[in-house]
Amino acid sequence: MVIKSLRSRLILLLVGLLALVLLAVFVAVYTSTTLSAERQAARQLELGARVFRSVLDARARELATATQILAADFGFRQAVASGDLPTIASALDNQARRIGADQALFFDAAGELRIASAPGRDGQAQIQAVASLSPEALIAVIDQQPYLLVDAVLRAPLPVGEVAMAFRLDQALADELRELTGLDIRFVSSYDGEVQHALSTLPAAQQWPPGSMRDKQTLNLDGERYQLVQLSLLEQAPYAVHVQLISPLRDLLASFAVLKRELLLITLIALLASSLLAVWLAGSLARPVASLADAARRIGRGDYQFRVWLKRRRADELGMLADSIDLMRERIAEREQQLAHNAMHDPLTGLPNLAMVRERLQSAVAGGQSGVLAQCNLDELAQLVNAHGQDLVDNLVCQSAERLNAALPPRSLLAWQPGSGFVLLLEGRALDDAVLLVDQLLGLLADKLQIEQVKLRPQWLAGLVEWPRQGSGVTELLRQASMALADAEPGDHRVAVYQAQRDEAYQRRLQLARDIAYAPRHEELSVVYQPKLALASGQVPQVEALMRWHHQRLGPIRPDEFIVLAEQTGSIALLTQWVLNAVLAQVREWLSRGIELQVAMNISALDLEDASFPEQVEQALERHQVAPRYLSLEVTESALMREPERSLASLQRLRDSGISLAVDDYGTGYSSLAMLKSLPVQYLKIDKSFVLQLTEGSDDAVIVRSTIELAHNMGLAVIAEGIESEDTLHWLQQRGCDYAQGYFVSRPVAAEVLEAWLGEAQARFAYLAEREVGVSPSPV
Ligand code: G
Ligand code: G
Ligand code: MN
Repeated sequence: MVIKSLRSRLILLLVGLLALVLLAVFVAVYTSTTLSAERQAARQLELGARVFRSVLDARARELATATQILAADFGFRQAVASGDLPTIASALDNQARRIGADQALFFDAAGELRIASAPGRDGQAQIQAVASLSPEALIAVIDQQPYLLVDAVLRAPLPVGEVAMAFRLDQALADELRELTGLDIRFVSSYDGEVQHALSTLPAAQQWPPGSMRDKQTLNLDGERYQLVQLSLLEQAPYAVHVQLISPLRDLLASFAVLKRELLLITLIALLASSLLAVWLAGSLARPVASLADAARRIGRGDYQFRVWLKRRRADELGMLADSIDLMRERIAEREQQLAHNAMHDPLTGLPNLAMVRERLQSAVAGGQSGVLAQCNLDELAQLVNAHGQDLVDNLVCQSAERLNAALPPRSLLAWQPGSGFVLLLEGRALDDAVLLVDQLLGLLADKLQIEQVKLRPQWLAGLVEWPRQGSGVTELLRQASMALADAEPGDHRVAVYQAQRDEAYQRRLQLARDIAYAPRHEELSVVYQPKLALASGQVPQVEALMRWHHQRLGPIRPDEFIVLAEQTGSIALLTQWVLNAVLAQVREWLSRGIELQVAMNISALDLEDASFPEQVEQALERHQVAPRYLSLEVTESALMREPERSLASLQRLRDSGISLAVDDYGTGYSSLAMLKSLPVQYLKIDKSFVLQLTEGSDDAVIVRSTIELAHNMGLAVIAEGIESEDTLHWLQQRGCDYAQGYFVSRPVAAEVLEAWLGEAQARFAYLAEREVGVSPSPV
């Protein structure tokens, strides 16, 4: 098992260490007490052995004296001398009883045992072994039993016999010795190593097994420990008599047992106490660590709203760590707050940014709130920046932000978004109300300002959109507001409200602007032709080529709509090239079939401003093998006026190469005929707005008539377009107009239709040549 927790590990380590130390102490004390008990026992035994020896010696001396007294007795000696065995036996008996001997023996002069006071089963006593114990005493084995033996020689005066008194090494002796030595005594007589007879003061020792006994040893028997010394009293193989002095260790150990119990108790208490201490210590280390780890986890989760501290203040490393972590938490919180602020605020003004508006709007919409989003920006911002520099404008914005902020109504959010200007979110406000409010606010901003010596009267405009009625996403609403803003104008209309129809038109414009570049590739373009009728002859020498775009999804798109977009998006050159090629291919085809028509093509101001355009036209003519006189180019009056010098160069070059040129839509611009005089053009097309409602006596009639006259004076042929009736046709013919173009003559039609029409037109307009004409047409 792997212990993961620091606390458990510390506890385990400390407690383990303590247990080890205490165990060592316990073992040391325990073994030393046991050793000391054993040593004490050994000393006791040594002492006991000496005491035993001297007691036995004293006893032997005492017995020897008694035996000598018997041997000195005259009567006894006489009885021995006379060989009176019964008397000897009775005297022996008496004497033995008197001195408490267990056996009295009589040996004759030849050393033969004649009388034994306590004979064995065979009526005699068998002396099996004898050994000297001391000068006065012997140890003998008689009838397998050990005896202490003292003898005395009987002299009369020559030795006539010998008496011996034998004292059994018996229980009484053992008890007595035990009294004196304080040790247990065991007498053992053995034959050939086998115990024959044993007695002991220690009941347990009686049954001790036989075996070789060393002189000193420790015995473990029946759970008891004994220490003993063995003294050899007789050693006469196969007989041996030993005495063992035994000291049971139990008593000695018992005196230590209390000590040991106390030691064990003390050890246990120490272990318990130290374990508690270890637990506390480990806790006091591990708990702060755990609580700091917990704090770090909380910080990791982004929770900074608490103080990192330890339950107990501490001045150590952990306390320092806690302080550091708390400092870290504070700093991270600060920084995160700063980041959050930055994410939601604009650095220039310090106002909230779009992200904040988006959030507020989302929650307002989710909460079923309605309101108005306004976008306010400086009129002619680009010019302001150009004139005074970005810094000044930034300064102006900041001052305006302050003014607005001070005047904000409740439940509104003012934001600044670079590029979009001020964005104002007005919650719970109706549109009318919002228009008034925003107008007031713009009024505040319109006051004169002085910034760095520059006096300004900034014009702020606003576009408003209502949510959620008109939209609910910030991006959508901002787009709508900025469309409304585009409609706003300084003055009474500085606050404009978004209108959905405009949005649709805007979307359509956006799509067309995007798709126009692909129209040639997608083969969505085509050319139609509208004839121009020569009023003097009734012939059709020229047609106008008009481009058509059939958008695959939106259907037919009129040039009025897409030409402007193509000009804005830079696709116009592409379209012009396409038309040029289509027209020239058609002219080539007509010429090959004998149809001679001059085709007038419309070009844009941008085409004229492109210096390489004349060359491109020339190359196209060459490519299609069409003579320049079959091509005419129509340029609107306003296009000519845009970059007169550059246009003039191109016009001159085109004219020089033999291409006809016409001023289109004449009358819609501000050019004067005098100005046109300097241009190398041959045709003047009077705009259809003057022709459509042409009636005698009207302003249009005056303009058209004088224009025809003046144009003729300058050598220009006049084309009137927008002729929708025969009257108009005739009126124009009467006034000397050279060419007529209009629905009355023919609508713009496809090439094949035009061919068919040409045949009919011949007959239809032949009469014109016969008519009386007021003013003679000028030659072209
Ligand atoms: O036919 P109609 O509605 O087609 O023409 C509208 C306007 O589009 C006219 O003023 C005409 O000058 C312009 N226009 C038509 N075709 C072209 C073209 O191929 N190039 C340019 N630049 N203008 C064209
Ligand atoms: O300006 P420009 O010459 O490019 O004008 C050609 C435009 O005039 C084309 O859009 C053509 O459809 C339109 N147009 C030609 N004849 C008439 C007419 O009789 N009435 C009206 N309303 N438009 C005409
Ligand atoms: Mn035209």
